[in-house]
Amino acid sequence: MITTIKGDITGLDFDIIVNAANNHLLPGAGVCGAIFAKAGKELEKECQKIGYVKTGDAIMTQAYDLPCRKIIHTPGPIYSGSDQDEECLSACYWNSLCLAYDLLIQEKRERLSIAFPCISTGIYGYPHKEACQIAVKTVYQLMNEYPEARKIDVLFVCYLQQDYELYKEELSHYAFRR
Ligand code: AR6
Repeated sequence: MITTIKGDITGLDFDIIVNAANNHLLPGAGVCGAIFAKAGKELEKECQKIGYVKTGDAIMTQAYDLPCRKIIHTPGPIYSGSDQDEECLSACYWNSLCLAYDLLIQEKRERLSIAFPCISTGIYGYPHKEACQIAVKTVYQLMNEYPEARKIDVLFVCYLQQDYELYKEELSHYAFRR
């Protein structure tokens, strides 16, 4: 299932929540700051050990004091208006889903839940509508190419009403290919 809600991602007891991270995995502000604040100091320690993640790549950590089980950290692109923006933002969703699928296999799970924030649309300045279109397109692309990945339930968590409206509209245009 691929759906959307308006809300705070840090309160979800999902298998995985995704962090709109920075390359150095520092607490920062925005959704990232909220995740680090609620997860506790142990998350900072684990992230310090990892040290650096390239834009568009994704890594997984424990979730510590958060109600979810794991956190996937993926640094989105700082919007520049170049062709690479879309590629990098799409890679964030694609690579996060690949990690989620690895976990599903590793734990021999029937289903697994993952929640995404609207990566790059805050401090990193990505236009909301374009970012939403890339996010939804990428998730459907992966699940159409790899139908096994449909065992992953995806929730787009929108902090802003504006994003929630965009996701509802965008999702209404999509369905899985057979
Ligand atoms: N739950 C869900 N979404 C949220 C929450 C929340 N609790 N808080 C904010 N958002 P941003 P970016 C939304 O700025 O643009 C950080 O300092 C927000 O409305 O958090 O990828 C990092 O460390 C927006 O739609 O992330 C990086 O340095 C979305 O989350 C940098 O900012 C993303 O906004 C990353 O910038």
